[in-house]
Amino acid sequence: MPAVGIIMGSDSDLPVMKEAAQILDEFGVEYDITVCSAHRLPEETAVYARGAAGQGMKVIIAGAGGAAHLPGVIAAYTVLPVIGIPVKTSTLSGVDSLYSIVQMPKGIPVATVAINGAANAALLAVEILAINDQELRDKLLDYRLRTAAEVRQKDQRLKEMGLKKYLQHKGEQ
Ligand code: RP5
Repeated sequence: MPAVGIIMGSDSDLPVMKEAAQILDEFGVEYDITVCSAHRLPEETAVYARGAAGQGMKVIIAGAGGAAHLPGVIAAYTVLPVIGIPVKTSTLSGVDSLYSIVQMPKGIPVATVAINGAANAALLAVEILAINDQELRDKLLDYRLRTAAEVRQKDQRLKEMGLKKYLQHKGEQ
């Protein structure tokens, strides 16, 4: 049974939204992944959101670009926590998506991450699930330790190689 629902307005959002799926895979969290537009398929969007809790979902990650109403519409139909991902657009660089998602009027919250912040959306979803799951909490702590170790490694390499060589090496990667 999927604990997380990942939903997006278009398959053109997939290059961003796949990062959320990759993080959930890393944590061994089951998810459902769906393309369903709030304006092109309003009825199906409502059915999805109304049925999400009944399907065992605990949190929904919704990504959209432009006049990005999908996360807000989903949140209107369910009391599950909804995390919105503003997808970067070519016309307004995703500021349109960000404002559309973050500026939810009082009463229907959508937790908004950064533009294209799909990885953080998934991490937040895992944190929500971890409230009642010690194993997931341990995995989150381990993830934090690994990211800290990566920064230390980079700092050490920078000191060993010197700035010029380090930048050259980075450019070659
Ligand atoms: C939104 O419109 C989608 O979330 C997507 O980011 C944007 C463009 O959709 P397409 O025209 O690529 O299908 O609904």
